[in-house]
Amino acid sequence: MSSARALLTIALVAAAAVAFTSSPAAAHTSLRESDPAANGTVATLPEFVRLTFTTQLPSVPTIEVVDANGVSVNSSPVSLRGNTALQPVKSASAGRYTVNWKAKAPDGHEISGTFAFTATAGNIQPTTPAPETTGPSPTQAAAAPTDGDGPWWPWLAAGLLIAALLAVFWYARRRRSSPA
Ligand SMILES: [Cu+2]
Repeated sequence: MSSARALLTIALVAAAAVAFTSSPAAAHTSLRESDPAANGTVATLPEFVRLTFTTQLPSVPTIEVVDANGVSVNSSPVSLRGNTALQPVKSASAGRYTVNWKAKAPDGHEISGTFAFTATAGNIQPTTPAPETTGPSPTQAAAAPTDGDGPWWPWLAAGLLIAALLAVFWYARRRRSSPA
């Protein structure tokens, strides 16, 4: 009996295992960058706080921007496009703003973080009252979540199938060739 065959089988099983574990299944994600940047300084508060993640998100994240007094300056629900989330904000105040965010990765993990930035000047706004600040930020889904986790299931199915076939083959050979 050929130990070369056995080695080949082992190699195939190993290859299948590698293909299985390194397939693009279930990506974790993290915050890649933001605008304004963490600990950055801007002239005035922009219309949006933008968070860019390392992968697409399976659902709309939660982003709350608060001013130096801890009052939310979110002005409407967050919107998500691919891996970029935009949180509209509005405030006339200069000063330090804190961004609290929470998101779900394609692999199902919940991730969250906090960072701050500073607006050196206030926005000149006639008489617009501050946006209502009740409760934590909106959970109404603004946009339909883009499907970021589609293409990994076929990999999983194919990997399991190959592994199963190789396992059957392997045990059958083993029983036949070494009945000890
Ligand atoms: Cu993860």
